[in-house]
Amino acid sequence: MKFAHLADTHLGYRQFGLIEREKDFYEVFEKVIDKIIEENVDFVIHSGDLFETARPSPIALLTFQKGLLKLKGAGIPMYAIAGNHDIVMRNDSIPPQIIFKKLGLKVISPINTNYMHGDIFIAGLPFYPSSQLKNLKAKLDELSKKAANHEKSVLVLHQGIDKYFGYNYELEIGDLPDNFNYYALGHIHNYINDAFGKGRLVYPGSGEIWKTNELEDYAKNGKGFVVVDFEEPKPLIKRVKVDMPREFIKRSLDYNNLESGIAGIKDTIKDFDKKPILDLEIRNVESDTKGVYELINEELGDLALMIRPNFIMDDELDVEVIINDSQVGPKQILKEQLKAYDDEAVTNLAIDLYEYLSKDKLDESKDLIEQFYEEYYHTSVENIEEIEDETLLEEPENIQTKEVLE
Ligand SMILES: [Mn+2]
Repeated sequence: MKFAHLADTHLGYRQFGLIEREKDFYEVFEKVIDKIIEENVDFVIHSGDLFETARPSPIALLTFQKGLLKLKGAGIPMYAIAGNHDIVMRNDSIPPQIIFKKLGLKVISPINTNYMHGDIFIAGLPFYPSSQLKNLKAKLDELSKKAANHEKSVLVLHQGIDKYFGYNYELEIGDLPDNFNYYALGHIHNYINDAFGKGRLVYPGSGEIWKTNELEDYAKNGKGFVVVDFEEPKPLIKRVKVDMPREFIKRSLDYNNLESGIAGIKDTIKDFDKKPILDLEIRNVESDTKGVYELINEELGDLALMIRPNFIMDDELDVEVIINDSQVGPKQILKEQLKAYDDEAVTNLAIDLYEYLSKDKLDESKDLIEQFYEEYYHTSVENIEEIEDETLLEEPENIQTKEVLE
């Protein structure tokens, strides 16, 4: 038994507002599907962020449908969970993956947490935000107990884990149950393949370069998916790389040698099939950033899809180092400030609220607060209303007030 594991395909993402980049993500997804079929696997697992948003465009939906039907034609079913991008954190909402159930997509959800594929037990959950940590841990505990009855088991999750993800994580590595054979994870866009539990823990990485901070890992590990040989309880991992449709060129130029630097880049990219994205850092700029920008544009503009210049003044080098430090950010500052409350649940609530409110997700924020109060104070808004109603009935003189209120 063999399966393919992929994640974070982010279909529909229009990077830098460019339609060309949206198409690149579709192109890569199509290539991945073809390669999966070539690999002759028995099934596929997608670990979330299939789509960029919870309301994907028709083109994004159709691209996935085409891939899913192609796999179906080859007799390969797909199991999928929703990630933080394709989920709306509301009680009554459903992820877009649900649309494809009739086409055979096996959606792993809090209601359908597990499946059997032959002798393989496949269990998982969609993305849970930090404020839902207690629920997530309880659910993981349930799944772990079920997995104990099987020799071969897979746990599918879309979460950040402290060991691999700096500070912005939901789970600590010790929170993961240790009796699964394969951990099919999503969320971290870099490739990670680690020993854990009874086998391996893998983040296959994102399908395309979603953010430029993935470039370092891309240079080292490429982008793609993994094929897991699960003949034995100890799974064997094979990384399958997929060529990106377009190059990202990252270069550092010195203002004092600008012309030769530009000529070097021109020479590198002049024969590219697709115009690359240029990430340029120009050091030692004295003051004439406009002039430098115009020169770069004049020389390279026609050869590049986009040029992203970053000017670094002579005395700015030290500042840059601090800004690039991933430990410093609004969430980290929030966390520091909330230490005074000494309550992890409150801190997590604040971080999730910051995340939603900075994206104008007002309904989700409201739901989040209601959920928090329900769990934290073991009461709900409805319960409070009921109690009030009873009081009103007990005291006849208040009935009139109630009628007025209604
Ligand atoms: Mn993602």
